[in-house]
Parts: sequence; C-alpha cells; structure tokens
Amino acid sequence: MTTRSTLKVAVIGAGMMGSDHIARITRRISGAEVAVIVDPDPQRAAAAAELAPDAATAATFEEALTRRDLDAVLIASPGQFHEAVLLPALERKLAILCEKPLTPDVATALKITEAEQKLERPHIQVGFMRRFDAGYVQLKSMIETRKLGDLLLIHARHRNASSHLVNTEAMLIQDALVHELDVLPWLAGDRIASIDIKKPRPSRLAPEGLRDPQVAILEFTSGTMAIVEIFINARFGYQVKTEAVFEEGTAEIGETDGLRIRHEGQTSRFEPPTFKERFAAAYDTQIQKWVDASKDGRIDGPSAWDGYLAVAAAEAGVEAQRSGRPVEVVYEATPSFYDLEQPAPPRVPV
Ligand code: ISE
Repeated sequence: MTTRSTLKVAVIGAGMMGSDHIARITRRISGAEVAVIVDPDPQRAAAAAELAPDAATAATFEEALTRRDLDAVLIASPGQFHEAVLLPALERKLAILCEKPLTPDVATALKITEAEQKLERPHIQVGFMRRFDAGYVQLKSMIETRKLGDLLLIHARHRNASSHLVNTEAMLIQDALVHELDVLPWLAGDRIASIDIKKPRPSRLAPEGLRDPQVAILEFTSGTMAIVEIFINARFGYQVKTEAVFEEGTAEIGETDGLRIRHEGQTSRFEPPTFKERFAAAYDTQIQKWVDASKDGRIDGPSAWDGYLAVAAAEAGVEAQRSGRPVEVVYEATPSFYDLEQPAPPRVPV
C-alpha cells in the first residue's frame, strides 16, 4: 500500500495500448503519474515519452526496478512477455494492472497465481476492460434482476477492422476471443463448461494461414449457451455487440451510436475504428478504479484468478479449434485467497 498521494507507475510496452494508457494516465486519470516507460525499442519509448514529458524511459523492467520510488506497474506488452514482469513485480509488492491475457497458457497462469498467493492479498488486476463498459454493466444488472426472466442464450459479435498483431489461429482465441471468455461468464454469473469452434467460409482478406471469421459455441454450467462470432478482418470498423435472449424478451448492447449523418440521399453513421475508441470510457473507468484501489492496498476489478479462468477456457478453445470437436473446460478449485470469486450455479439438465 502506498501512502503517497500520487501513484508512480511504470508502463511496460509503448505500443498501441501502452501509449493509450500513458496518455490516459497523464491527461485523464487523477492520482497517478507515469514515472517510467519501458520498451526495448528506444524510438518507440521516446515517442511514448512525448505523451508524458516527466516520465523516464528504460529498455528493461529490471532497469526500471533500480528506481526505489515505483508504486505500480501497468503491463501492456504482448501476453507472452507478461510472466517475466509479473514475477519480479509481485516480489516488489507493486500494484499491478496486467493487460489480457494474463499469460498465454494455463501452466504459466497458475504459476502467477501461486506466486501471488505468497503475498498477503491480491496485487494483480487483469485488464478485462469490458467489465467497466456502461452497456455491459447495465446488461449484467438486467440478468441479475431477472427482469425478463431467465437468461437462455447470448449472441455476441466481436469484429475488428483488421488483425494487426493477431495473425495465428490460436491468437484469435487467446488474444481476441479471450474477452468473451471473461465477460460472458461474468455477465451470466456462470462458468463455461465446454467450448466448440466452427469455421465458416474464410475471408480472402485475412492473412495467410488464418481462417477468419470463426464461431465459438459456449455452453455454460447452467445450460445457458453463447454463440460468438469472432471476425478480426471485418474491414468496416470495430464492433462489439451482445444480445441476451431471456424468457420474456431480449436486450442488446453495443449498437453503433456515433454521429448520424444524412447527406445527398444517404444516411451514414460513424463506426469506431478500433477498440481504443469503442472502449475509451471503459478504459478510463478501469484505470481510475485501479489507481484508487491501489492506494488503499486493494484491486477493484478482475483478479489474476479471473485471468486464469479465461486462459483455461482459451486453452480448451484452441484445442477445439484444432480438433474440430467440443472440448470440456476444466478448472482448478478456487483458492480462498481469491474470495471475490462467485460460486458456479448448479447445472440444469437440458
Ligand atoms: C486486442 O488486443 C484487444 O484487446 C481488443 O479488445 C480485441 O478486440 C482485439 O481483437 C485484440 O487484438
């Protein structure tokens, strides 16, 4: 826990997301400052440092850790590099915001949760920002209050204009679908019991070797199902929509609500180009809550255990993608250390 009024944050990774968070912390978040930007590419680090003129730069986290004034670390490098930062950050008992996925596989995700359990309380919050989006929060409350009866089915669409760093079949699940693997169980208050992946006719505009789009069929412990279209070269813009089907009606979030223009006999509407614009408010809320909670020695959002649950479902998803068959998702029992975790509802025979 820090007693300072300003949380001093090291940001790891000065790519698209890291730079976005650096600008956010510097301009929109109160109570925190970027103390150091870590990136192995000096040019990228220097470009990001223009967004936070008081920040230093470092080539490695090790170098950044020679500073004794750090309170927190925001990890925005790709998932395969997270473990190397998470372990020393836990040792230094820093507050941690780790972008998704926690790690690429179950073995390393569990290793991280084991290391965290040596501390007195959770230090890691995972960057599943959709949990802070106003639409998702409203939909969750609709599901919980059972206003329209029981939740039966979810139709979700996750479309990116183009896959920048996601260029393998496995990454489609581990890097993109992983959001649904976290947010849909959170919405439904349920656990994913099995996952199947179907591959429709592929777009010729997707990179070589990547069948895009794909469809994930998730079956929850309660019997509720979700059908998720994941299409990361959809070209027209960035779109994430979720429709919940209840016994007495439906509820939908994520419809484009940008500027509507009527001109020369046509109507057009602004579509967000990327997740940065679509989820800007959710990212702001997520980071502000994390900063505030970190000062109190808490996390305020998805824990490392939630990160592990999503990685476990993703690993099953990759297996389903390879085998062409539904795969059961098997989870370790939740340690009492992560007591924010909701118990899974009983399975309803279908
Ligand atoms: C990216 O890393 C994200 O987190 C986005 O939310 C997701 O839509 C995209 O597919 C990922 O590559």
